[in-house]
Amino acid sequence: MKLIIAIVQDQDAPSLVDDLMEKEYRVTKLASTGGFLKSGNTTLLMGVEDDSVDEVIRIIEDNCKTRDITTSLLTVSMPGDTYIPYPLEVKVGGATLFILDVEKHIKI
Ligand code: 2BA
Repeated sequence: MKLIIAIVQDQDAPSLVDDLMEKEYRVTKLASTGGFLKSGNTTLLMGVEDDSVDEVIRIIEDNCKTRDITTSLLTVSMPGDTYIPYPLEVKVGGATLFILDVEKHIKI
């Protein structure tokens, strides 16, 4: 068994979870926050059999899009303690996946 941890954009999460549930995969959805943009994203935990990993990745690919986001996170400091927001274009990926071996899976 594998544990797939998928960090996806909030906009893509509802349709992704629907498609996973339709194929009878078990999913836990967590509200998370990206360290760089400091804005919300969604982390999904999925315990899946080894031979289902490729199908789950395909479902994620079908639902998750890369987007260009303009953020004014960076600031330029000016004299007199003034900061001017500095626009920065960032490409946020469709999904960031971590796939781990599961040593034990117990349900109580
Ligand atoms: P954030 O940390 O908010 O990052 C959003 C996007 O900002 C990233 O998209 C990347 O394009 C850019 N970015 C991140 N750190 C940067 C930096 N130091 N300098 C310049 N640009 C930077 P993605 O790479 O697609 O990541 C989307 C979200 O996935 C991240 O949100 C984070 O929550 C998560 N993530 C990505 N890689 C990760 C990793 N290795 N470990 C844990 N979480 C990760």
